[in-house]
Amino acid sequence: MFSVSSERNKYRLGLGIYTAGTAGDSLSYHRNMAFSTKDRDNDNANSFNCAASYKSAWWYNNCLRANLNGYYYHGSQVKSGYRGINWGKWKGAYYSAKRAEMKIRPPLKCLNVHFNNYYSGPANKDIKVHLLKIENQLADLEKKIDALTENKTTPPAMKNCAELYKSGERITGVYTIDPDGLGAFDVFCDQKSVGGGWTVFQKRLDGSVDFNNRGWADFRRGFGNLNGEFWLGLD
Ligand SMILES: [Ca+2]
Repeated sequence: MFSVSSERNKYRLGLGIYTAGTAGDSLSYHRNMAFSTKDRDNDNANSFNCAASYKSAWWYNNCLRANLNGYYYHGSQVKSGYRGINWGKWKGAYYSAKRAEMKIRPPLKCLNVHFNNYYSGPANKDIKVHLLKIENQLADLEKKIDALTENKTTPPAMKNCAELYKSGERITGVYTIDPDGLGAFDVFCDQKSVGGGWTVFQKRLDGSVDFNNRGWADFRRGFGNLNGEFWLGLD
C-alpha cells in the first residue's frame, strides 16, 4: 500500500507493510511523515529544516534513510551522507543512484482472489497470463456493449494506467487520465515492468531536470518533462 494524503494533511506518506524487494526497506522510516520542502518545514527535526539541509523535498522524519529527490550525481559516491539519490539499505548513504522511478498501481484484486481461492501450488506464470487474457477479453466485450447501448462519441479518460493496461494499452509512454473525474491530465505509464499498469509519478535518469531549487508550489503542481525526468505533482 502506498498513498499520499491531501495538501491540508501536508501530503503525508501512507505505507503498508514492506513485503519484498531486492533493494531493501529504506522507506518505512518515512511512514506517515509529512512532505517537506525548503520553504515548508514539516519534519521531525526540531531545530532545523531537513529539506533545507539536504536541499531537496521529501517525506522527512528526523531526517532520512532514503531520498529519491536528492541531487543528481551520475551514480558517483557523494562526500556527505544522503546528499544524492540515496536508498540506504541498497548502497548506503554515500552512493547516488543513476536512475530512480516512483510509481503506483491499484492492487490486482481479481488475480489475488483467484490465486488464493483456487490455486495453492507454486506461482504459475501461465495461469497469470491466461487470467490477464480473460480480463482483456472481458474489457473488450464491455467496450463493445457500451458502444452498442449508447452512442458515445468520445469515451471518458481512464482513471489510471492500470485501467489503460486492462483496456489493451500495452505501450509504455504518455497517456491522458482522469483519476477522480475532476479533470484530465497527462501521465507517464509504465506498461512493461512487473505486469504493467504503473502510473509513474517521479523519474530521474540523467539529471536534466532540476529537482533541488524548488519549493512547495512546484512539488504541488509538478515539473519537468513526462518524456524525460519529472515530478508529476502531489496535487
Ligand atoms: Ca524541522
